[in-house]
Amino acid sequence: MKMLKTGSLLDFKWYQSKIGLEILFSLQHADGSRKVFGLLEQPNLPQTVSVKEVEYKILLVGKTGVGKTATAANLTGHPIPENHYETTGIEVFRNYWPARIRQLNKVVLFNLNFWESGEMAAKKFDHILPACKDGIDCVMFLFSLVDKSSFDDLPQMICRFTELGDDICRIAVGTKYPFS
Ligand SMILES: Nc1nc2c(ncn2[C@@H]2O[C@H](COP(=O)(O)OP(=O)(O)OP(=O)(O)O)[C@@H](O)[C@H]2O)c(=O)[nH]1
Ligand SMILES: [Mg+2]
Repeated sequence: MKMLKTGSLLDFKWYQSKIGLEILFSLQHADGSRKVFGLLEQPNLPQTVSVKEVEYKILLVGKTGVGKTATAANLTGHPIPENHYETTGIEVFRNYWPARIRQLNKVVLFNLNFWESGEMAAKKFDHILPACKDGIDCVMFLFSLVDKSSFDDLPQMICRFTELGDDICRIAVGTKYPFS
């Protein structure tokens, strides 16, 4: 596998360009906070540029209470829950993010769908796990930095959600850093 140099894929300066700012503004409220889009909603982008939308499904997995809902909410502009409540069924958080791909000289709009489900619901209802696993592009394996057992669970989670040789991107994320 060939590793790309940091910064060689995306043009980080594009966000300061006129069109970059226009697209970013269309995804934000006046106070700079991120607009939240439901499953049937679409951002109203400026008509002056053609933007290709690219959709990805990202599944968050990890022990109950590790911070799947909090992480997905944090990445998509939703309020972060202060208390733990187990996700009942499946929750999907969506985030649109534009970027200019250097090699292709193209602006793309990433449509990132973060999926997560509660453990009890997945045990109780047979359709939850297959629905979560269907067509995933990326799995985020969450572990808590204050709970070693959540880290020890990772090998079993990795075997459960990915297979050797598949093209699913895997990301490990540590939550609950004591000072966060
Ligand atoms: N300080 C801190 N608290 C966090 C962090 N992530 C999650 N929490 C808190 O941990 C608790 C549980 O988080 P949830 O996001 O509900 O956990 P979950 O993994 O979705 O749990 P289930 O739905 O039961 O599987 C909440 O009170 C969050 O506010 C973090 O990175 N730092
Ligand atoms: Mg949850």
